[in-house]
Amino acid sequence: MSCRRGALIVLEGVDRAGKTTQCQKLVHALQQSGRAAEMMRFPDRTTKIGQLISSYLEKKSNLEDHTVHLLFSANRWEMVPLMKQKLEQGINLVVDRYAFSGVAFTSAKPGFSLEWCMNPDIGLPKPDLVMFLQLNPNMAANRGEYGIERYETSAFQRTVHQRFEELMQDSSVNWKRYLQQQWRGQAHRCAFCRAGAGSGRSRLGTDRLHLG
Ligand code: NYM
Repeated sequence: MSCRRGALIVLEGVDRAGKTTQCQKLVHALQQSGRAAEMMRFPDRTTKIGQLISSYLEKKSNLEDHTVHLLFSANRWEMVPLMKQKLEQGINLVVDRYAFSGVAFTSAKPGFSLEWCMNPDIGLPKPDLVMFLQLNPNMAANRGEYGIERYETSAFQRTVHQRFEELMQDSSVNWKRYLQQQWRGQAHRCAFCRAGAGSGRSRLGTDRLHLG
């Protein structure tokens, strides 16, 4: 049986692109317009898996590269029942990073193909919209606290950006790119109609719920 469901909206981009701020604004805008909306983020550092990831990102521990990739994916999978429950309840989910970050960041490391990196996330709920916030990695590097966590170097972020560009070639994903000057205070305004959120047209179904 199908039912009205919320939209799954993902924000992606290199580190310090401003995703968290835009997610918060989007959730606020949706709520102001009378729609149920909640924010989620990946990695979710509150779970046991998330704590392993967090310690790795903070350079407090080392993990083998394939292992940490699979942990990032497992961190998404452990949230799937909750995500589906919320979507089925009609709650619009605004998600700060998703499987696309997983693929872009790991495949920026030597020896990792996009294909290998995508495999563990196949079958995750498919987003209705993926907003890519595009910021020049050099500008990102000037933002506060840049460089503290693992991966925060301009060279690595440039490669991550290239990988995102490759991922955006996939026309089966509803990508929308925002250049920095466009999204300042505006991205959240048009996200809602693009995702078709709350229209009642979106229904839970395998065609809409599977990556890849
Ligand atoms: N990251 C994030 C990955 O390497 N793989 C993933 O699957 C995800 C979701 O974690 N540098 C990286 C991107 C960031 C870092 O993200 C932490 P944030 O949004 O700064 O907490």
